[in-house]
Amino acid sequence: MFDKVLIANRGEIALRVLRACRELGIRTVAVHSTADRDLKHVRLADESVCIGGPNSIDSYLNVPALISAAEVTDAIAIHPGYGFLSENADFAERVEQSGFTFIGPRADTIRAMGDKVSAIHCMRKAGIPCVPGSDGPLGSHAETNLRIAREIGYPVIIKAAGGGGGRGMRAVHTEASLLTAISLTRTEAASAFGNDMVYMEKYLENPRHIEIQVLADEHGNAIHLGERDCSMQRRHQKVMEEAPAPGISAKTRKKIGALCSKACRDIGYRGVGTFEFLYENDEFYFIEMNTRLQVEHCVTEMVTGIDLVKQQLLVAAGEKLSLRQDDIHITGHAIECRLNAEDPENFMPSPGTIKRFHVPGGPGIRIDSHLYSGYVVPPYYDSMVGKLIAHGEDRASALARMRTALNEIVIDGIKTNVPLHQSLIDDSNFAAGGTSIHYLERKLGLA
Ligand code: MV4
Repeated sequence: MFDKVLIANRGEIALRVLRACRELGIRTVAVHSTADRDLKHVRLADESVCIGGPNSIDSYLNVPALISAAEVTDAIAIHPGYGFLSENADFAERVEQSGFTFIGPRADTIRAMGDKVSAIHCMRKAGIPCVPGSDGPLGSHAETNLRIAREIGYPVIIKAAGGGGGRGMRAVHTEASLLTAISLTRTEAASAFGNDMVYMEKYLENPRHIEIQVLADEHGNAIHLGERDCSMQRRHQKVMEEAPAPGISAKTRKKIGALCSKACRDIGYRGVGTFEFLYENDEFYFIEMNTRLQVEHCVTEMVTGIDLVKQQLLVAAGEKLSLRQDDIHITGHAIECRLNAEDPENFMPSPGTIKRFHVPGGPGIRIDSHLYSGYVVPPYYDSMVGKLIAHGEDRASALARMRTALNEIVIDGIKTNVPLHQSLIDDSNFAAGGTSIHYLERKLGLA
C-alpha cells in the first residue's frame, strides 16, 4: 500500500479521502490555497503545503505547484477527488511521468471518455445500449445532416464532443432549425472546448438520469455496485440522489450492471467509474462515462456497505479486487441531500462565517462535511459544503430519517438550501419516486 498520499482537492471530499487513508494507515499531505488554511482536513493531515492563491487556477488547478508539493513531501500517489483536475488526462499523464501514481484510470482512458464521441464509440462496441444517433461526428454536408436527423426522427439534440455535464448542447424540434443549431453548437464548442466536433442524438423528452457504479482493478477484474437515481437536479447541478433507483428490479440491475462490468473489462478500465444513462420507457441509453469518484458515491456505500474510497486506493496500489460480484448485495435504501451555502430563494452563493454547526444523528444518518462552528466559507469555490445521507430498510424509512435529520441540522451564519430539501422531502411526487430530470425545475417554475 502507498506510504503517503497527496490529496489534490479541498472541502468535504478532501476530508473523505483523508479518512479513508487513515483507515488504511496511509500518511496524508493536504494541499491548500491561501484562502483555505483553516480547512478541517488541513488540520488533520500529517503534512500540509500551501500551493497558491485563492483562485483555483492558481492553486487546485496549478499542476506545477501540485507536482512540486508531491516532490517536497515524498508523496507516492495523488488523489484528485472530484472536479478540479480529476478528469484531466494531461494532469494524470504529468503525475505518472513525474513518478507518482495517479489515483484513477490510465490517462488514455480518461482522454477517451472525455471525448464524448469516442466514449459512445467505445461503449457501442462493448455492447452498451446508446441513444439512437449519428454514430460519429457530424460533417459539414447539409443534406447528409438533414437526412441523419430525418432517420433518427425529431426532436434531436446536437452535442459537442468536448462537452458533457450539460455544457455544449442544443435540442432541435424542427427540420427548419437543424442547420442553424448545428452551426451555433459548433461555434460555441470551438470557443468553449477548443474542439468544434459535434454529434447528433434522438432527444429524449422526459427521461430519468440513472447511473451505474463500477469498480475495476488492473488485473482484468470488474464489478458493478448497482445504480443511483440522480434525476433531481437544477441547471445540471444534482440536488438529491438515491440508491437504488425507484422501480428498477434486481433482474434489470443485474442485466445493465453486467453489461457495464463487461465494458470495463473490454476497455481495460481501472479504478472507480460511473456509466451515465438516460432511462425512459424502461430502457437504458448510455450518454457519458465519468472516470472519477463522484459526489454521490455515498448512497452506493450506504446500500452496499462498501467503502468506495478505500477500494479506489487499494486498486490504485495495484491490488487485486477482493470483492466479487456475488459479494455485492443491495440492502435498504439511501438518499443524499447536497448541502449548499446558497440562498434558498434565488440560489445565489452565500459564503460567510458558520456561527453554529450542529449535526443530526441517530440510526442510518451520515454527514460528510468539512464545516465546524467558526469556519468561514470562502467565496472562491463551489457552494457545496457537505452532504447529508439517510439510510433505511426501505425508501419510506430513508425518507422519514432524512426528514428528521433535516429538522435537526443547524447551520447558522450563512444561508443554505436546507429549506429546499425540506420542501422536496415532503413533495408527494418525489415521495412516489421516479420523477424525471425536469421535475425540480418545473416545480420551481424555471421550466
Ligand atoms: C440528453 C437529454 C435528452 N436526450 N441527451 C445533459 C447533461 C449531459 N450529461 C447530457 N444531458 C442530456 N442529454 C438526449 N439524447 C437530456 C439531457 C439533460 C439532462 C441529463 C441528465 C441530467 C439532467 C439533465 C438536464 C437537462 C438535460
